[in-house]
Amino acid sequence: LRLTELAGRIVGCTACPRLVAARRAVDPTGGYWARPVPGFGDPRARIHLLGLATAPHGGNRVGRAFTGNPSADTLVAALHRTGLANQATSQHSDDGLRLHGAWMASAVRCPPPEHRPTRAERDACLGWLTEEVAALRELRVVVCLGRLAWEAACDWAGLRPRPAFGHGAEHRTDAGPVLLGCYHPSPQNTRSGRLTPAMLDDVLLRARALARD
Ligand code: DU
Ligand code: SF4
Repeated sequence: LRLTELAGRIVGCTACPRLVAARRAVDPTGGYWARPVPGFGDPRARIHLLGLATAPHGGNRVGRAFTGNPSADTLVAALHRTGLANQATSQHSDDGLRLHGAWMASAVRCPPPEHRPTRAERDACLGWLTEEVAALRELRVVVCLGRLAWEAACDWAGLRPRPAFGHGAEHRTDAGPVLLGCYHPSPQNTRSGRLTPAMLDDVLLRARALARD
């Protein structure tokens, strides 16, 4: 209930004027969601998959986090292989996807131009991350997808200086959850072999092990 109410407030957010414009500007059809994208998944999640920002033609098009673009399919296929999702694809908002013990969201919930939020935009949206994480009572692990998601999570947790990001990096926070670094499941990383399916599975299985503690 609290997460549903929170999602409604997130969807109505207009705090960043540049991003309010950007979420509509990328829409060639007039049929895009073009509003902030709240998190999605299991309210009893122990594992949070945190991206940097909503994809212009993914979440911003369909209104669900990590849905409707290649990164989403790479991530959700891995969630499925590791027992955290009921299916291997994430294509539209009523495709039947359900997460088991997992939650997905981006630190910045509107699509920034060039996928680069300003510091002010990122800080503004960390307020929503804080509220969502507080409502996810069982949360144990935040898997940070890419360096910028890691930095956002470190700032959310008040870590100064920030610990170094890496694939498989782990950091326990006073705020609660363990931060776990993971290369972003972008086509750039998967096509170049920087991130293989096995590497993604390893991090998710490590997250599952940490979530059991
Ligand atoms: O009404 P509903 O959003 O389909 O959620 C019903 C039930 O399933 C609730 O306890 C949340 C949980 N759930 C889940 O485990 N994983 C999901 O991806 C979405 C909902
Ligand atoms: Fe609101 Fe976040 Fe979108 Fe800024 S990026 S308008 S804080 S939802």
